[in-house]
Amino acid sequence: MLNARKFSSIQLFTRIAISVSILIFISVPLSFSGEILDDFDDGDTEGWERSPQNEDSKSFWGIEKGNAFVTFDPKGLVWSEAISQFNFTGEGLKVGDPSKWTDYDVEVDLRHKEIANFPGGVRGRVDLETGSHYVVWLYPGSAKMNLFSNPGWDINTGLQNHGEAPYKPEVDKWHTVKLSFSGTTIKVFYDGKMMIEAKDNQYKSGTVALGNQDKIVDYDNVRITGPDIPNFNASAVEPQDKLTITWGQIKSSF
Ligand SMILES: [Ca+2]
Ligand SMILES: [Ca+2]
Repeated sequence: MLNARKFSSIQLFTRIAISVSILIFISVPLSFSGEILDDFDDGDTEGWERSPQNEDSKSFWGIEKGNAFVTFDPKGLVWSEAISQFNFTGEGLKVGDPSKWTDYDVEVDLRHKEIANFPGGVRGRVDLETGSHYVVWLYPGSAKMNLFSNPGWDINTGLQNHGEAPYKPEVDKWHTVKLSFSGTTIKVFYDGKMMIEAKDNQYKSGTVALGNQDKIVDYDNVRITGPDIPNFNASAVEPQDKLTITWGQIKSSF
C-alpha cells in the first residue's frame, strides 16, 4: 500500500508538472509582441510604395539628399494633384502579411515645415486593395487634429469624422503621432498623450501608411508594435542575404 501511495503521489506530481508546462507553453505565444522599426537610416525606402492615387504626379515622396528620414514635397502642385500616400507593403522584407494585421500601434515621428493646413497624417488598417483606412489628419493652421475613416484612397469618397482634439503645432521640431487599434477601439496619441478615443467597426485589418495633401512634411522612425507583428528592423544596413550574395561573389572570383 505504501509503495502504491508513493507511486500515485509521483504520478500526481508528474501530472501537475505536465499541466503547468502546457499552460506555460500556451501562454507564451499569447504574450508575444513584436516590433517593426524603420528609421530610414540605411538611406532606402524598401518595403514602401506610393498608393494608386496620383501615382504619377511630380510630388516627391522619399529620402532626399541623403537625409535619413522620409520627405513629402508637393512641389507647388494643386492639392488634388499633390495628395498622396506612402504605403508600407512590406514587399521584399520579412514582415509577414500586413493585410492581416488587426490590433497594433503605429507610432511615427513627424515634423511640420510651416504652420499651414494640410500636411497630412498617419494611416492605419489600410486595405491595399481598396484603400480603406483610419487616419489621424493634422491641421497646423487650425491647431487641431481629427480622426477620420475613409472607404478608399480618394478622401472625398466618404470621409467620416470620429473625433477632434486641439494641439500646439510647431515648425522644424519632431513630434510623435500614434494610432492605436484594439478591436473596435481606436486611439490617437500626440507626444505620448491621448488626444482622441473612438469606437468603430468598419475596418478590421490592414497595413500602415504616411499620408499627405499639399504641404511639405517630414516623417521618421516608424514603429509598428503588436501581437501580429514580427520583430524586424527595416533599416539593417547589411542584411544577411546581401552578405551571403557578396561572399558568394568573392568566392566565385577566385
Ligand atoms: Ca532616421
Ligand atoms: Ca530600409
